[in-house]
Amino acid sequence: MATSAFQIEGASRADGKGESIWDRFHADGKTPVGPDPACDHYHRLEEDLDLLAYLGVDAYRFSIAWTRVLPEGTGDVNAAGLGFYDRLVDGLVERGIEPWPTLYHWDLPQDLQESGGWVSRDIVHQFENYARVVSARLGDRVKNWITINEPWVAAFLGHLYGVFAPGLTDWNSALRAGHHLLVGHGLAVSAIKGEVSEAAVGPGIDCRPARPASDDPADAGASVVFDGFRNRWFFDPLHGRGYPEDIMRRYSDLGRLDAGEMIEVGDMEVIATANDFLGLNYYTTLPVSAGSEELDDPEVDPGPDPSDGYTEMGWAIDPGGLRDYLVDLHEEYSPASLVVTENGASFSDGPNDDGVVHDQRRIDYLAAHVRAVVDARAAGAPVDGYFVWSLMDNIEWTQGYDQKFGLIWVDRDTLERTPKASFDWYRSEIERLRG
Ligand code: IFM
Repeated sequence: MATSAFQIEGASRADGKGESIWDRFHADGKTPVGPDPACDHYHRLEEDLDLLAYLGVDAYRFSIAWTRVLPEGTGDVNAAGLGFYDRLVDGLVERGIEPWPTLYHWDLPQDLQESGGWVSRDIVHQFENYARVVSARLGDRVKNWITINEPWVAAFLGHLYGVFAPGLTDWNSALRAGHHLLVGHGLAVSAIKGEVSEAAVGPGIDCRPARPASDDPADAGASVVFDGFRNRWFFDPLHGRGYPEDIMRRYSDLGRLDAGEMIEVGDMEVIATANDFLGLNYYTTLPVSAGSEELDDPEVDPGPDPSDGYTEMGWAIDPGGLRDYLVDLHEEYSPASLVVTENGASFSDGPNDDGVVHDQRRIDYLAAHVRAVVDARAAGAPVDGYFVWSLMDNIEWTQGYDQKFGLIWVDRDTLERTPKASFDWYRSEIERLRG
C-alpha cells in the first residue's frame, strides 16, 4: 500500500514545517486545492495505522516531507518534523508492517527552489545530506528505502510542460533537473548505506511502455523515440549504459541539450550505483503514432479504445502491459529485484444510501494487475513486492480531490474514513495469496 506526504498529510505549517514548491504552486493559483487539510493524516496517524493493520498488508510505502525534517532544505533539523516520521515508523513496526519510506515525492523545499531547485547542481549534495539525516535517525528500524519517485514527472511535467511545480517550461531545465535527480539518487544510495548497513535501496521509476499505434513503420519509429524520451532516458543510465545515444543525438540536433555542461566527470558512475531493487510505478501503456514523438504534449493521445476501457484519469487499462514490462525490464537490465512501487486506478464511486462504496471497477483493475504480477513472476521476472496506489482518496496534485485512487473513501467535510469494497476485496486477496 502506498501514499505520499503532500497528498495525505495536511498540517502544512504545523510544528515548524517549511514551505514546499507544491504549497507555493497552490499559493500562485496553479492548483485547485491547497495542502490543507488533505486527509489530515498528520493528526490521524493512529487511526490510519490501524486501518493498514486491519487491511493486513505487510509493507507500507509513504513519503517523507523534506520540509518537515529540514524546513529550508538544509541547515538545522526540525526535531518535531522528524519526530512525526519516528512515530510513524514505530507505529508500523509495532503492527508488524515494514516501513518503505520514499525520500523525494516531489515536495521540494521552496527555499531550495529559490536557489535553482533541481536545475542547480548544488541540489545533488543537498539531497544527499537530507538522505543522510533521515536514514541516520530511522535506519535502526527501516531497512527498505526508495530514493526518488517518478523522476520523469518531476523533471518534465515540472520543468518542460510547466503543469506541475515548479512550473518551468524549457528543455534545458527539464534535462538538467532529470540529471540531478538521478545523480542525487546515486549519492543518496551511498549515503543511506553509510548509515544503515543492512539497507536495501532503490528508485521508484515511472514508466509508459510505448507501443506502435499501427503496423505503419512510421509508428514503430515514433514509438522507439517516445520510449527513449519517456522510459530509456532513466532506465539506461541507472543500469550503467549512459543516456540513450539515439535520444542524445536527437536532443542535440534539436538544440535541446547541452550535455557537456550538464554531465560532470563521474556522474554516470554515480547514477549507476548498484540498486538493491528497481521500483516501477505502472498505470498504463501508450500507443504511439508518427508525430507524437515530437513530445509537445504532456501525454500522447491515448488512441483507439482498448478492450478493457479507461480509468477516470483517461488512462487505458492494460494489465498485460504490466506483465510484459516487468519481463522486459528483467530481460533487458537484469535488476537484482523488481518491486511494483505503485499501481492503481482512479474511479469516483462514492457511498450509496447505506454508506457503502461499491467500487467494482477498481477491484477488477487491481485483480487483473495482481494476476499480471503473478504471471510476470511465473515468466521469470524477480518481482518481490507490489504496492497499491493508494490507501485513501487524497490530493491528486493539480486535479485536487476529484480523482480518487483510494481503497478508503474520505468524507471531504468530516474527513471520516470509510473502507470501500475494494478494501475488503484486497484484504481477502492478501489472505488468499499468503495461503
Ligand atoms: O498520485 C500519483 C502519485 O503521486 C505518483 N504516481 C501516480 C499517482 C496517480 O497519478
